[in-house]
This record gives sequence, C-alpha cells and structure tokens, in this order.
Amino acid sequence: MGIKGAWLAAGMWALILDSALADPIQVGDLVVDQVWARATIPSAKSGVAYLTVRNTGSQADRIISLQAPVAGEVMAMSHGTRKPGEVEGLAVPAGGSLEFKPGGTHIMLSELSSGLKVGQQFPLTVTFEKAGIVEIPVKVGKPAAMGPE
Ligand SMILES: [Cu+2]
Repeated sequence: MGIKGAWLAAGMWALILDSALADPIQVGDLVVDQVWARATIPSAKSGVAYLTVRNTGSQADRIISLQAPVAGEVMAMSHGTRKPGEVEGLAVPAGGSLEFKPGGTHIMLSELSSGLKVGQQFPLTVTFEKAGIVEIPVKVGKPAAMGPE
C-alpha cells in the first residue's frame, strides 16, 4: 500500500490528525504544505482556506475537485472569479507549485454549517487529476491570520 492508500485506509484519520499537522502531505509526486483556514464569526456562511501544492514530478497535474464536510460547496476562487477545475489557475505545473494565499487564489468554503473556530480542524478532500484523492487536515487560525500558525 502506497502513501495514498494509507491516507485512504479506514482508521487512519485519528493518526493523521495527531501526526501530520505540521508535516507536508505527500500524494504521488505532489507535496501539500502550508495548509490553514481563517476563523470566522459564529454565524458566518462562508470562509477561506489556503494551501500550497508542490509538484516534484515531471508531469503537470491539476485539482479537479475540492470537498469538505463543514461546507456545502468548496471551490477555488481568484479575484471574485469562480474557477472550475478546467481553469489553468488550478494547474500544478511539473517542477512548479500552486499556491493559495491571502490576496491571491483562495479556497472558498460556502454554505458553512457553522462558523470556523480558532483551533478547530476539519478534513479537506482534494482530488488531483493524476495523483488522485488526498484528505488533508486543515487547522483554523485566528480571524486576522495571514499564514499557518
Ligand atoms: Cu472567495
């Protein structure tokens, strides 16, 4: 079982939350790092999350789907424009990276079931076209946070 299989294995989730928060997460040739979300007011219906994906391989990949149980809808946005998976902005170039960060492309969490609290963690499921599916624990930082804490 490869790393990807391990992430998907039942019963691994508690272990992931314990051990992997500060560590980069590897899926195939991709390394996911700098994962965080910003706290919202309790009644907020939307929030934002950020992460960085580095591609150590020789083939480009791209994000084709984002999901999180805390939100009814999850998508990448840039400058108010919705970016479905087809869009170039979600590509992870070979040897390059895709960065979601404040002021740039962000992961929009819409239809939140409740606001995001400081210290809360939730899983974000990212589906890459080639590397496959990876569940990433996202830790919620302060409302004014500008990076992972
Ligand atoms: Cu947005």
